[in-house]
This record gives sequence, C-alpha cells and structure tokens, in this order.
Amino acid sequence: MKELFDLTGKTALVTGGTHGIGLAIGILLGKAGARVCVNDRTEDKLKECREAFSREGLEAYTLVFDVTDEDDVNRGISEIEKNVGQVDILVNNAGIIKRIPILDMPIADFKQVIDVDLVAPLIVSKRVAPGMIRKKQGKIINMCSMMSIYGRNTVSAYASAKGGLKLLTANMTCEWARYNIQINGIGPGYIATSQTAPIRENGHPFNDLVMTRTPAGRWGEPDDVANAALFLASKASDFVNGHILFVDGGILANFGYVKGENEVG
Ligand code: NAP
Ligand code: GCO
Repeated sequence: MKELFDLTGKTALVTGGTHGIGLAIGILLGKAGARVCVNDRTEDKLKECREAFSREGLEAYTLVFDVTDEDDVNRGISEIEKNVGQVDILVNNAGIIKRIPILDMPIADFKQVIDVDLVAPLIVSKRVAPGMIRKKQGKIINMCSMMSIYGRNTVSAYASAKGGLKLLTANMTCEWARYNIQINGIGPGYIATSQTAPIRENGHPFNDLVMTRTPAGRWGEPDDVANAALFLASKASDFVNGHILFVDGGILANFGYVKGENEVG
C-alpha cells in the first residue's frame, strides 16, 4: 500500500510554492520521497521556503524564475534538469487573483491574470512535457479552482483563466495521455491562505458566506489540497486523467440553505 504513494526517485517542481497551497504540496511530496524544486520570483521568499522545508527535515531545491517568461522558464527547467533531474511531477500552482468589477478592470490587469493563471501553466508544461514523453511517464497537476466552473462578482479575469485551465488540462490529456502522462487539475474550494486573506479576515462578510455555504463548515487548509496533490502525483492515480479533483468541503454539492434549517441537535 505504501508503494502506491511512494515518490522516491521522482523529481517534482511546484511553481510559486514558497507559501500557501504550493508550500504544503511541496512539503508533502518531499515527505513522500520526491526531490522537490520550488521557484518564485524573488530569492527572499525562496529562503523562507528552504527554512520551512528544513523544519520538516527536508531539503528544497529553489530557483528564481517568472513562470510567465518563456526564456526564464526554459533557463529554470534546464537548471533543474542539470542539477536535480528531469521533472517527473509538475504542479502548476503559481497564480494570482485581482478582484475588480469588469467595468472597472483595466485590460492590462485582466491580461496579467490570464498570463499567470492560464498562459504560464502552458509555458511550463510545454517545456517539461517533452522529457515526460521521452520517458513515457509523468504527472502534471494544474491548480484550477471552483472558479473553473463558476463565476462570481469581481473575479472575471481569474474565472476566465481558471476556466481555461480546466479545458487546457483536458486538451493536454487528449494529446499526452498516450505517453503515460497523467494530467489532472485540483479545484480547491475556499482555502485559508494569503490569497484569500482579504475576503476572510477582519470580519469580511465573505467569510460568513463561505462558512454557511460550505457543508464542512470551515475554510480549507493548504494541507487539505496537498493531500489531493499527493494522490494525483502518485501511482494511485495512474488511470485518472483530465479530471478536476475538487477539494472544497462540499460547497459545490450545496445549492445553499436557509440559516438554521439544517442545524442538527
Ligand atoms: P498564494 O499564497 O498567493 O500563492 C501564489 C504563489 O504564486 C505565490 O508564491 C506567488 O509568489 C506565486 N506567483 C505568482 N505569480 C508568479 C509568477 N509570475 N512567477 C512565479 N511565481 C508566481 O496563493 P494560494 O492561495 O496558495 O494559491 C495557490 C494556487 O491555488 C493559485 O493558483 C490559486 O489560484 C489557487 N487556488 C487558491 C484557492 C484559495 O482559496 N486559496 C482556491 C482555489 C485555487 P509571490 O508571493 O512572489 O507573488
Ligand atoms: C475569491 C476567492 C476564490 C478562491 C478559489 C475558490 O475571491 O472568490 O479568492 O477565487 O481563491 O479560487 O475556488
């Protein structure tokens, strides 16, 4: 049973994995035996990331590159291939959000979100996939979202990107599954990270919405998402492909309820 989730000998890259969901994923993949690489845009966050890994008795190979810059990505992946090994597990985790009403959103802002959340997973996957094809094995995990299937006020750019990422995951599957590469997405619900801090903290009303709309009655934690990533990175998911695994405490199953109607006991 342990072998199913043993990543010993595998090289994993978690983009933007210096904190939040990405850091939790990187640490768990490391605990499962993978050699874990993490990139970010600045060295200071990578230093904190190495310290976080070290506190777990693990080592992260960290490097600076911007996932939206094709030349930077090529340089970064070449460095990983030279110093660590070919990427066996790619987690396209890096992402941003801008919460601005459509009529107020500058086009440049919209394009920036699309670049990071949709084009960058394509750039990094395109650079990593040829090695996986040659090796006839690989795992690609695209960090999608509930907003891959739902919209909501102010997150048009983010939902457009994450919706596109859901179908990019499907198209990668159509073209690469034949090489024993499994390409899946994870759709986290509302997770307590710096990305959601503005709508979770200081009594923000959105916090009440999440707490009532989520049947589990809590915000998710980065480790909840990391557990799903371990499954999708391991042998246990070798026949799972093109799938978006939602990790959302049941929110997508819940149309909603009148406050108090389903309080039991
Ligand atoms: P986070 O704490 O903001 O982490 C996002 C990471 O991406 C940061 O480390 C950030 O680095 C990095 N990043 C951004 N732009 C980059 C670029 N151009 N090149 C390299 N790295 C870049 O957010 P999170 O909540 O952990 O989210 C991680 C992923 O999960 C994102 O794709 C997000 O959309 C998705 N997600 C989150 C939730 C949630 O509720 N939190 C739910 C669904 C999906 P810097 O800090 O240097 O900017
Ligand atoms: C928001 C949140 C969401 C979550 C996540 C839900 O503003 O609604 O940031 O977008 O981050 O994507 O799946």
